[in-house]
Amino acid sequence: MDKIKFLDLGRQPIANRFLNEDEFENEFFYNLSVGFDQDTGLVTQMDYVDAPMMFNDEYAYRGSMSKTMRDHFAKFSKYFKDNIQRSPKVLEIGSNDGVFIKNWNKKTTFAVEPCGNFAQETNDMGYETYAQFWDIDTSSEILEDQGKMDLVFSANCMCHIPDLDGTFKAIQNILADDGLFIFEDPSLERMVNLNSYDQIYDEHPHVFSVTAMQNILNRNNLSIVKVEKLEVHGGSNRIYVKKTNKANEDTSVEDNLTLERNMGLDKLSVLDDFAEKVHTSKNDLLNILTRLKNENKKVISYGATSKSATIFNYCQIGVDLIQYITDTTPEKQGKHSPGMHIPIITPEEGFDNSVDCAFLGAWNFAKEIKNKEKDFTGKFLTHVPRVRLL
Ligand code: DWN
Repeated sequence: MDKIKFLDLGRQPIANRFLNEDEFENEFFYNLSVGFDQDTGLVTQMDYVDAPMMFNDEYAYRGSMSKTMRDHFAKFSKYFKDNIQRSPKVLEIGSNDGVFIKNWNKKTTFAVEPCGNFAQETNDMGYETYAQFWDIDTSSEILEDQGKMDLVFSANCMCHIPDLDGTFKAIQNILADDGLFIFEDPSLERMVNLNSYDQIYDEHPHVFSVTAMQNILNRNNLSIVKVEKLEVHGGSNRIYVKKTNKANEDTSVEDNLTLERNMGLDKLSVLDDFAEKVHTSKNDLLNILTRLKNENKKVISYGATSKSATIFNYCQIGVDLIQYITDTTPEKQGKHSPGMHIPIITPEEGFDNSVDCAFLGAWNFAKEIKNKEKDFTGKFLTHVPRVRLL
């Protein structure tokens, strides 16, 4: 890859590693900087963190914590069965706590999940789960055990894997000739438009444009046949892929490529502008938090997200500006946020009307949260698309 660096987000921790106090001293940090690959147009980190440092038996993020995501996967699964194929043989790559596969038949659905705690959970649910990383060896092993797949599905996982060529070759290997590979991940177009630089953290070595995906898929004999824009996770693309010799392209593919070309996402200058805006966002957020502190307001954060790990460490926001974080995930409660060590407590303990301002760490669920917290008399604070109180 021929990468040019355009953004430096500074010293960052492992975003999903929540700590006890006695773990602060030996916490791992790395430098998070982001580049543009001139060959493919891929936005990708300059250096990648080793996968087992992030994805292991203590992985804390549970996809099923939000109703939005539970509904999202239930709706897509129904759509697929009603409109594409009623009983496909399915493989999910990166099945987490089973939020997607639980909508599918246990006998004909298989999963790959390197985090042993979650692989155990979905095995216990009755879905045969391979507790390993996705690569050509895993693909060949599953091919031998289960045969070719009609649907290979992956949500918020492809952008976690540094070696995309290897990943796509492994998918070619297991996909039935007429099969569909469908993946969804945060969209570069939305990240740039929303200035949501917190989409970048250790687990997201890449942020995908349709343009870059087309370049990389094509060289692995796969072709994009359809692109859907999704609202989830702050704006994602759902990309439908077939083997190149079976591909018949929908107009949505060219529409998205044109949109990205018009925005200049295939050029470095747009990303340089984005980096400038990221810097402004940091200053604006620090200014507002400092003002609230000077006014003796009680400020907390809502949702101990990976995204907020990027923000808090980049902006150096600690307990002096944000007293604590509330989160519904049992694995995160009672621990401290990565890097800045802000305590995490349950919403029952920490979210009430003594709070003047709650920073939306989980801004991607703003609608769900505002709906749930109708009685909240304080203000929410967000940084997307610009820093402001809601
Ligand atoms: O790709 C990834 C995305 C999809 O999920 C992963 N690499 C890691 C993770 O990123 P994140 O931590 O930024 O994701 P979320 O889904 O924005 O996290 C939301 C957090 O907020 C969860 O810890 C649950 C919590 N939450 C809450 O406390 N109350 C969420 C909702 C909706 C709530 O009402």
